[in-house]
Amino acid sequence: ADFSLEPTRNKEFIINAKEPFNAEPTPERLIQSFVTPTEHFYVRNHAPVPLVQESSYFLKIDGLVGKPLLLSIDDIKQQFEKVTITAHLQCAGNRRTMMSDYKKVKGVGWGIASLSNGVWAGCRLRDVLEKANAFPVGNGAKHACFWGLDVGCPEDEGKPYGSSITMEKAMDINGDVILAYEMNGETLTRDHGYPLRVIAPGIIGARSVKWLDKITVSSEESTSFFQRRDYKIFHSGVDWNNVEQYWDKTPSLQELSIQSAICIPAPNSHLFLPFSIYGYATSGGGRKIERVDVSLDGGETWDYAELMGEEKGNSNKYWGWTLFRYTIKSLATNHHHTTGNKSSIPIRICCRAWDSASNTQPKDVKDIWNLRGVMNNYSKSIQFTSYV
Ligand code: MTE
Ligand code: MO
Repeated sequence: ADFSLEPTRNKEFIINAKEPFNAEPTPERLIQSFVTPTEHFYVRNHAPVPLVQESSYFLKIDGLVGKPLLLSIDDIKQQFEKVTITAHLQCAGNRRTMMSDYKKVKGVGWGIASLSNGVWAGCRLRDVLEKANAFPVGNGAKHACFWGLDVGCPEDEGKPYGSSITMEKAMDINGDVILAYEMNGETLTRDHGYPLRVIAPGIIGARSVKWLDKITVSSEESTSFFQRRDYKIFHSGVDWNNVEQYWDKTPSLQELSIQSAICIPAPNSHLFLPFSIYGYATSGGGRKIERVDVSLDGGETWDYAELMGEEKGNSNKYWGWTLFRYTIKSLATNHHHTTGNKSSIPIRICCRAWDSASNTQPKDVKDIWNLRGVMNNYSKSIQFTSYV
């Protein structure tokens, strides 16, 4: 693969892999604003970034449709209503590194910032599929398969990156799936899919295909490696010797689960009362974050955090993230260690979110461990030292 035409990137990124480029902002940077500035938005690529010329670009729509289409970017801007949504994207590999707390997992390591919150503008996927006279779901049109223009994913022997969502999600007026040409009010950047990408809110980032080349309406899921082999939660007994027999019987991931993490302060910080902790919470399927609990004793007792900046989508869906804050003014004093004239208290802080379906996060990583390290959302206790 040729990586000589990669775009220039922000020097502040934590780089998890250089080629293909995979990077996340520092946790502190991540939550500085409700909308993540484009230059700090995490990047998850599987191959070199394709160099696309808008003048020769056409989106193709084929498969189970009455009228296959070829659309230029101008066609897309002129023929379809422009809609804007605020939505977070989250990689199913977010917090993967922490999944190895129990047993080593394989994949690009990610900290807690393999997600970001963006404002996306483009046309509805639904409108494009209607124009193509896509067959109804009852006539076998079950999946919208997306193919990117990026080839050379080492996992998939030079095939373009691809994945699919259900036609039910694609056609749902409240599903808010869009073909985006703008991010945060500007033309998409190359790293984020210029000139056109899918934004499928509420489901794992892997389905929001960048540098969109073609949409095929099909009776089957995408045949891509990233739909059929990867981005699945295998049970904890599945290992690299027997995984092949589980590929077909394990469903591909779609909706995100519930997630939260503490971003500020950094683990092992020395804290002086009073202090505040800050983090993010998200859920899948547009479910609202109803509350975030914070514990100062490793999950024995809990209190409510203050929620900030949550935003509702066009329908009654919450695609954006929720940021939270919890201020600690005093601490129980039964664990003091007095050194000189200072008293230090070791504290283990953890958070857990709850959504509108009463989902919350597991306490033990062991219960959700899987060999690819996907969908890690365990409520991990982080160690700090406080001084009174
Ligand atoms: N689309 C293409 N064409 N190629 C890719 O490698 N990566 C996917 C998805 N779309 C990918 C893609 C994954 S796994 C994620 S998490 C998101 O894009 C990341 O989007 P971002 O880089 O804009 O943050
Ligand atoms: Mo991802």
